[in-house]
Amino acid sequence: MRIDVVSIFPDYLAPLELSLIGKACQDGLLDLRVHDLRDFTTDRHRTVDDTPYGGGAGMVMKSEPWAQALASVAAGNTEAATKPVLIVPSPAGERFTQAAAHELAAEEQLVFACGRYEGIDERVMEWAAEYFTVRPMSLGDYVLNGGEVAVLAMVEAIGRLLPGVVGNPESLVEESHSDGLLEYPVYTKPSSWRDREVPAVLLSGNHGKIAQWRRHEQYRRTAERRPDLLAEFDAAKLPRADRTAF
Ligand code: 6GU
Repeated sequence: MRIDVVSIFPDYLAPLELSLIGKACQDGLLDLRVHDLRDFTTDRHRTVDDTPYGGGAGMVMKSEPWAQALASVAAGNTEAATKPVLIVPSPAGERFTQAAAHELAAEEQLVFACGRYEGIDERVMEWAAEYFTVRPMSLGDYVLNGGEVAVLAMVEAIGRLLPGVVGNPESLVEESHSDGLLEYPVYTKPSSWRDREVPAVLLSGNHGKIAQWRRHEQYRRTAERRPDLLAEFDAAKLPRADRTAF
């Protein structure tokens, strides 16, 4: 997969060189390129923002540097068979979920446009629709100063789903949100620590009982912390053997 990120703070994306995603790039599983939006300006001050029409606080990102930058990354990948997806991180976007991460992991090319200030001139997204599938996306209902931190989160969530990136693919199956519930609690040695015991069932060796206990814990935790997820949860979609816990 190829991923291009356009930002006025390319250094913000440096952590993507670390850990699992950095390794995926070294191994050739992921072709990640970060671009400085200011390289696509033509004035002496490398201006990327201006005051908003209609008035109001803050600044708006100018259209032309964005058009130049996006045209450049789209043209840079002549091998692509399908339109790249242009993800515009914004608190006003659709929710980025595990399901969205799976969808995006199946794409050939993703381009992330990191807005700052009050956002990017809306006409950029209209213009870009000719060359990209445009998807404004939000991490959740809170406000970040710019898209960069959101891109770190999204690229990690998507990148770890690419074939070969996570060493043991089974660890992708039993994790929070993979089946619509939160993950069960986990424990490791010692079995007794500061007067706290590991739940006895986990030491029993009874794999059926352990699976059932974990299902119950997933359900209990989801009901307590994320009742909104339980409303969506459908036990009928689980494998037959797992349904008996409900
Ligand atoms: Cl994706 N971007 C920004 N700027 N703020 C956010 C966000 C994204 N998701 C939540 N808040």
